[in-house]
Amino acid sequence: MQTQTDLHLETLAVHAGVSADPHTGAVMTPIYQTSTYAQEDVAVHKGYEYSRTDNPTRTALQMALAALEGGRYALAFASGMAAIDTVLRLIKPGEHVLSGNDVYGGTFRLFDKVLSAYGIAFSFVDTTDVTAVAAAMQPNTKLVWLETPTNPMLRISDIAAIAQIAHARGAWLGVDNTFASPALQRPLTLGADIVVHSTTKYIGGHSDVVGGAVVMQDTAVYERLKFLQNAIGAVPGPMDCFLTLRGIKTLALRMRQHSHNARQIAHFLADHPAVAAVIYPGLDDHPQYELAQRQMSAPGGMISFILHGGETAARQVARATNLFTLAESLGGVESLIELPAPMTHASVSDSPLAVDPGLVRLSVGIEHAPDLLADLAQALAQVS
Ligand code: P1T
Repeated sequence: MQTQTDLHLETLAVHAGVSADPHTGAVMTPIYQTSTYAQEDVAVHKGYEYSRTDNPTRTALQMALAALEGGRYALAFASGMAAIDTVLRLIKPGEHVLSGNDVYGGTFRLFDKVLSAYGIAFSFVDTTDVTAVAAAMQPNTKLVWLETPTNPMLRISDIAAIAQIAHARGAWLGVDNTFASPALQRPLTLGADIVVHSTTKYIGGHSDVVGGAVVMQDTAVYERLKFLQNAIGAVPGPMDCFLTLRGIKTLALRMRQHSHNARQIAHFLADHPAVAAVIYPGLDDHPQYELAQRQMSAPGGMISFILHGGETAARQVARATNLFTLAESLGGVESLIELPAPMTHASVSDSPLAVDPGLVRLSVGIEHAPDLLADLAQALAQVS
């Protein structure tokens, strides 16, 4: 009998958490669209009493997420932000969180504009610089928080090295693995304590559901977060869990195609006369190219770039593409284009984390690469 740890990601994506329904034989996990469960006697039940606490469709999703990340436990949430907020409830007033200085705008907003009002101290450092991370640790640092690759600058941080620094000081390392997905990078296997996802993105994969997840190894951390999940109640509905589970089945295939297409587009942009700079972890001029090669199995589907024409040209290109839809979010099968400064990262505009207003971000989908290249070529021709 194979254990789940023997299985490869392609197999786990299809099978983890899913088994035929014992009552009907249904091969796919049913959508248990129920808020409550009949009890056999007072406080005697089959493991499910109320759907904020537990729901079988959510249980299946949580088992799949744990298996994909190589973790023992996973918890699903109503959004990526709900997942991050619940993790941060591990931190008490008077404690310190050391965060990366390039994170999703909503994450910065939660840290700086919401949680800091409750007595939690935050500092923001460049986590690509391991020495800077070590220097910024404080006696009361309880959590080191980073994204790798970051949103939107696609910087790569050394998870294993930072885990060692955090652990030496008695802190946890939390990694937001949204941009890589467990198909490309598994932070728990590199020493991280907590992995978070916006499952809205690559894990769901079809831009049809908002969700979040936390995956971890430690039983005490799990039990506290499970308590908080129920106490706070930011849980996903059964239909959302079903859609996310359905998306997971093709995660490995999709990530291969996202990376395949993005590589071609990154090279095309790097050679284009209208483009001043391309940021993609799969290009050998990326500052952490070697680390990305070591830490990730492929560079992923996200590309950021700057045009010689700056913000005006960026806005023109974002309006001119046809296959790349002008929209926030990422990680779906369809290609998207956006300007982080006025869109996804508007909430950092008046902070030290502010993004270049001319930066363009692509979420490269799984379409036929030459079609995507032709669309970008015609859009860039308008600013060349
Ligand atoms: O949108 P939500 O599911 O709540 O997830 C928040 C979140 C968390 N972490 C990262 C790295 C993210 O990119 C996001 C959401 N990001 C976008 C909506 C975006 O377009 O960048």
